Amino acid sequence: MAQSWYPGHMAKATTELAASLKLIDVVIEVVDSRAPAATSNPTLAAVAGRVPRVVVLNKVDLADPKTTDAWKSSLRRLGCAAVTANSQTGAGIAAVIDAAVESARRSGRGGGVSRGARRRFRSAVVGIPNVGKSSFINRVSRRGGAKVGDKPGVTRANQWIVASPELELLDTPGIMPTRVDEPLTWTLLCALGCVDDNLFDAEEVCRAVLAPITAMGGRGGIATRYGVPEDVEDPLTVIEAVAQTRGFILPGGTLDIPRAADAFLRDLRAGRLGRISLERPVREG
Ligand SMILES: Nc1nc2c(ncn2[C@@H]2O[C@H](COP(=O)(O)OP(=O)(O)OP(=O)(O)O)[C@@H](O)[C@H]2O)c(=O)[nH]1
Ligand SMILES: [Mg+2]
Repeated sequence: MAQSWYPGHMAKATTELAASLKLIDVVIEVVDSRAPAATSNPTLAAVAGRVPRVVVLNKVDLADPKTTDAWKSSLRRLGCAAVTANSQTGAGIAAVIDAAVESARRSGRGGGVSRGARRRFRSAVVGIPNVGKSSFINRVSRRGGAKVGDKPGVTRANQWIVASPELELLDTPGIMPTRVDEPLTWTLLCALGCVDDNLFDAEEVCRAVLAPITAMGGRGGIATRYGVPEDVEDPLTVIEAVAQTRGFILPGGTLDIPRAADAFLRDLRAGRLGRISLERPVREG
């Protein structure tokens, strides 16, 4: 399986991010609550340097609530502001904005840009593909409405959304391609839709992702939807059950395994297999 992609893009994105970070007081990193480590950007901390960072555990509606609580505590113990959100409904968005203002203020950054009598901190959303960056920005923009452009004719590229009386948000997210060192991370990224579908084999990813699902106690939804007992270990048996349940049968009666694997990944991503977390925080101590 390929384990990294877009090296050129990655270098470019990192340079661009470093440039836009100069404009901002706090970084909002969106990750997928189901795999907060795998879907975070490994280079961000280095690039962001001393700019404070708020981690948005997004798609919280799709993750196992207890595991998400563990992630929240773990990140907070590490000194990172962590807030859960559902960018489809808007739940948690206000708390993210509060946390961003708080982090910017605590870092002692001078108070952002002057807007008439007011000063507002500036923030930008970053994250790897498909974690919900655009949905998050849309939500913020629907709450606040107003957009403020940079001085016309000077830097028209940057549009800022008024997130609160104290915070502005850059209206375009920084997309961070991710670097992948470990096969498990690659599997989780493919399973969660953060990698272009052309770059991996769905059946391979299905087979590989069953282990973390099982380890996390997430087999219940698979049992219900496809009628596969939770203790069935062979991944192929599970994929065959998907094909059978969905009627993916080729002429001649063989099961259409590739199609079943695609369907399985779509079900997993959309939460149709229940609230499943795919990794838990490393235990300290
Ligand atoms: N269930 C659920 N789905 C979400 C949430 N946030 C985003 N989504 C869905 O996740 C998918 C990706 O969301 P986007 O906002 O397009 O993600 P993005 O990070 O902008 O993706 P790229 O632009 O491809 O990098 C879409 O289908 C969204 O509707 C959430 O909190 N919960
Ligand atoms: Mg987007």
